[in-house]
Amino acid sequence: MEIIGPVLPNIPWQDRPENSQDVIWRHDGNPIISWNPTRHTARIFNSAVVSFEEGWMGIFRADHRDGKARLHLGSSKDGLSWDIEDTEILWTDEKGAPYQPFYAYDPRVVMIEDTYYIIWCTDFGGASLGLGFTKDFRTFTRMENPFIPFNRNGVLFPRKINGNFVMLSRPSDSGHTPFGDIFLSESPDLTYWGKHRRVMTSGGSGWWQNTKIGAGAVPIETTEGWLLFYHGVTTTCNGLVYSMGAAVLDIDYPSKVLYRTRDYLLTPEMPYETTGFVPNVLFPCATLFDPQTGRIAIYYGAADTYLAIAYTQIDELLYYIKNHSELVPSDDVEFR
Ligand code: BMA
Repeated sequence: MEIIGPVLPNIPWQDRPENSQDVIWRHDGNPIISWNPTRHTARIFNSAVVSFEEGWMGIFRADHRDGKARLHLGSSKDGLSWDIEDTEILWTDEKGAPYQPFYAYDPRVVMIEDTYYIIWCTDFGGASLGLGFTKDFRTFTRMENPFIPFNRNGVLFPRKINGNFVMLSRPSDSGHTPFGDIFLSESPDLTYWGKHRRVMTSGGSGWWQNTKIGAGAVPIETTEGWLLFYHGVTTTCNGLVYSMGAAVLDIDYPSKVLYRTRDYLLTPEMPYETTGFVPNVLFPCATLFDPQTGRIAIYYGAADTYLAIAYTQIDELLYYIKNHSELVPSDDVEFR
């Protein structure tokens, strides 16, 4: 059970605490980003990181003191301590004209060939997906919005599959969306999208994911299939609760779910997860991983206020997922 990808020996890492048997464990210095992290930013949380040159780059969801979400750039030498810009990323369209989103949140970043693609939730007559790219983290080019509203949680696979780019997304409503399944779409050029499939649905006997689910981090290619960390949501008397689970998707036909955790892998327990601007939210958006050691660092937003990290080992995690898997019956249906 191995990860396929470039070796990254310096990802953030801590061994599992001695008294823990958990398959995923939290960084003991969490949260790594706390309230008011820059002069104009009140909270940084659901954010994405990638390897870049000798260190790490991040695209951060930064909610300003006016309450509106923007994307900020940050860099780090160790993946833990981040130097985050105080102004939002400025976008131009493909002809060079300014093309700024009214708001932008929950970014995901993936490197495909020599380009970093960024997907976020943007305003398009309501919540929908924005898409853009950078090659150097200095200039940012915004492309056409891939889908019509309403949609959130867009995640691109890190390579083409059967000749096409592949994107997971979660069709929504314009508000806080009391439903939601993960869908997949293909494109030859990142402009024209089709061959839509329904991948995974909410529900089943895992009640933590019975309201809605959404893709979290960019899928990790492994010898067993694509490893996807996702969020699952349940509705309580006190509002929505966001937890994290994982699934393994078929390597050549990723709309096919091979395994899926019945129980959550992480749920809000720590004070920085249960208390904040929106309590009880644990929202994974990115991973860093090293194929040589099998180490994975998962970055997640906590309580819409903090950025936090958790760790796992690929072989133990895949063993756990396979042995604690329960597909939701509709996962097996070929929806077209
Ligand atoms: C979702 C998104 C996330 C947020 C979550 C909980 O709809 O807006 O950014 O973390 O709600 O508030």
